[in-house]
Amino acid sequence: EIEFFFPREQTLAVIKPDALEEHREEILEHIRKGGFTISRVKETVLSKEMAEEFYKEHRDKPFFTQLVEFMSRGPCMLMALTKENAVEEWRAMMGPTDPAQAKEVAPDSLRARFATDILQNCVHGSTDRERAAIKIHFVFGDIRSEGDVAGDVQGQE
Ligand code: RTP
Ligand code: MG
Repeated sequence: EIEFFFPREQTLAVIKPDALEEHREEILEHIRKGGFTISRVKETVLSKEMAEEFYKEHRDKPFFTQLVEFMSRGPCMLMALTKENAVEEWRAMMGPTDPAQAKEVAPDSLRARFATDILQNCVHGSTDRERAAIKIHFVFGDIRSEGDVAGDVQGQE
């Protein structure tokens, strides 16, 4: 009944390798205090292939090789977070991509507090509900690649 009045939404969150080493407990505490439920969790070292698939929308960007290198260099924690308005709220908690900007506009955000630089910026979050669903399926679903799921989603339209 409560879900009728407060519909719950899911997003995919990642604690990136730089932050998992140094700030795991602080970030998890932030997530809990923010009222998110950690519905699913997986700690793993992404292969280069998985990191490439995960960030494939950025494959033509100049930072893509470095990004894949960074994301596969050590363990990540991947989580499905559940809360009303989870996608937007998790992005707000993360702060802007560049920690220098985060420190100015969102000093309490995770990136302002824990990110090293614009590349090693401690956390990831989905940008919309559809991509969140695809990424959650990619990480936790029993499928071969995100492309398979994206194909299914498009095929239903
Ligand atoms: P994310 O996807 O990880 O949640 O980050 P975001 O939406 O805030 O930023 P996005 O543009 O999607 O970039 C993805 C990740 O690529 C790295 N990056 N490096 N060197 C650079 O200029 C640069 N720009 C982006 C960051 O790790 C960023 O989070
Ligand atoms: Mg992004």
